[in-house]
Amino acid sequence: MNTVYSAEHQLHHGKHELIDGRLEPCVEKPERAERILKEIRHAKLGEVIAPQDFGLEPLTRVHNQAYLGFLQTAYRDWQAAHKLGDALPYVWPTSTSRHTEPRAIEAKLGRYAFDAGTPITPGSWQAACSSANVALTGAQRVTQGAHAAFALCRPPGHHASRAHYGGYCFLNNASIAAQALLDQGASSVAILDVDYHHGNGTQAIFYHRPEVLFVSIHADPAQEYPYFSGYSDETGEGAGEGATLNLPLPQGTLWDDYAEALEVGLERIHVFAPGALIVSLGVDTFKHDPIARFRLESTNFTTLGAHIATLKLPTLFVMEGGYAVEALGGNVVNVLRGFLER
Ligand code: SS9
Ligand code: ZN
Repeated sequence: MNTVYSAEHQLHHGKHELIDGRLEPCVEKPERAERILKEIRHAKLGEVIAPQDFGLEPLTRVHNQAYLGFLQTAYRDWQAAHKLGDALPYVWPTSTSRHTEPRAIEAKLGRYAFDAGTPITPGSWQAACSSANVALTGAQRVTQGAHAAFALCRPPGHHASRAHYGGYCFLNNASIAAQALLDQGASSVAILDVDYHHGNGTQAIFYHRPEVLFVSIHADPAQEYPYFSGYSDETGEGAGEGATLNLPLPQGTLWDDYAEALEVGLERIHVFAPGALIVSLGVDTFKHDPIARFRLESTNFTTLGAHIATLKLPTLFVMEGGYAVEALGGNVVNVLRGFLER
């Protein structure tokens, strides 16, 4: 299986995020992608290829123009307003606010961000674009007949919606790839999101769409970030009714319970019979993840990969979360190896 990777991810390097009332060093850091790349090479999983540049068009298929325009100039605008350091929002509109487009960068940050954990740095836009190109290049491989590909995306994407960033995500790489597969002729796509956190952005993007099945296994949003979505009664709307499946699990979940939810998710995907599968691959379900509370072992990731392989679908793995840097590369390789060796 080929891995798509670009060193441009390093251009996004936030210093601090707001965690539990304190500014803490960012857990979503460049070292993450470097560790994964190192283990992929070490495991000789296949060729590592560079992304192609697909330009803005495929991004506009998923995100709105005003949002993309904002992201493009956000850091420059922040600097022009004489702000030092990374751009972080500190004021948000509410349901009683006026809804005209804000002019000041401080207001725009609150308009487009849904959390205070996602700093915008000088290179964030370029890194986010390169991350999307990594996913698009992976999607292209699959369209061209590859059985599987791994898009080593950073920054991640599953929390970004049509016009909101947050959860370390700016562009929804998995959604952009899914839309590209559809545009390249797939009649339907399933997205399986195994990140510890609910993929609220991906869910929102396809909530009304019957041709994209979104299945997510994640920590119960009653207890865990992103809190405001990911409940089991969210099943899609309108034409998309029934094409969203949330499988929330309590904090502390071990492999056995996880595997049961996985079987339910895989069965739904099997019945849906999509033209291709995208896996939003977060390994922050690992027992030693610093910001998450499931308890999967490194060996469980191999089994996870093997289970996904039983679907026998053309599959694009898109990297999402996973913050225990020591074990991160090994855990990702385990998923991919489990998938390949089945
Ligand atoms: C934990 C703060 C969590 C956001 C997490 C985003 C995960 C992306 N107290 N902050 S996969
Ligand atoms: Zn996560």
